[in-house]
Amino acid sequence: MIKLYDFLPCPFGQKVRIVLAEKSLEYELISIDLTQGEQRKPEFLRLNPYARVPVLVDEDTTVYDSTIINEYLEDEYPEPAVLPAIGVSAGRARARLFEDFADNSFTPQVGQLMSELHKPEGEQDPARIQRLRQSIERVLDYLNHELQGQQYLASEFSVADIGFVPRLLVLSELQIDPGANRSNVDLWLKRMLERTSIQTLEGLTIEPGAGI
Ligand SMILES: N[C@@H](CCC(=O)N[C@@H](CS)C(=O)NCC(=O)O)C(=O)O
Repeated sequence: MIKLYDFLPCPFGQKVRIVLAEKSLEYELISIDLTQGEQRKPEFLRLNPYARVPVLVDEDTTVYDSTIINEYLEDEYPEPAVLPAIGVSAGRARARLFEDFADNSFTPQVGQLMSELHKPEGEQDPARIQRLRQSIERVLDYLNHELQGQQYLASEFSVADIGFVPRLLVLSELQIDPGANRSNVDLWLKRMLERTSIQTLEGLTIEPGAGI
């Protein structure tokens, strides 16, 4: 059986768990408590020298990094697909570009805002909070533009959409309304919330220790 080493609040592990659920794959979840430093134990470092979750073990294959894990799952368990069809190279590239954009320019910024807001009020940096809020709002505006006339970021529901979901779903707790004045994002988010894989996603939290 597939094993997933994960820490439930980690948005990158959440990406993988959405894909596992979409593909109806059973797996054993092995919790690595990042707050206790379990990612630095020698037995975990043997699975991932970068000391990060998620890590997926499928029989003899060990894969780390959420994007690479999801590519592996798509290769090994192609149905239902989470990338546009093989042969539609432009669509596949667009999906991968959005996933990368989510991982680098959205998820970390939301994580940094969460950490900043969890500091005692006197220790918070208001200018940084404002910069992070603006950066997140800019991404949402961009997504709204890219979703014009489209149900999903790439041609079909894919890793492009999945990449944004974990942090999109905590924004309201940070007083950011993703759908406000962004009707395309609003409808897209509602479409995401209709999926069982997303309704059943565990670990959505803005508590400290939630990873980046
Ligand atoms: N690019 C990696 C990022 C994974 C990552 O940053 N994981 C965080 C938790 S969300 C982690 O394990 N951090 C370990 C640490 O903070 O020591 C991926 O997509 O899987």
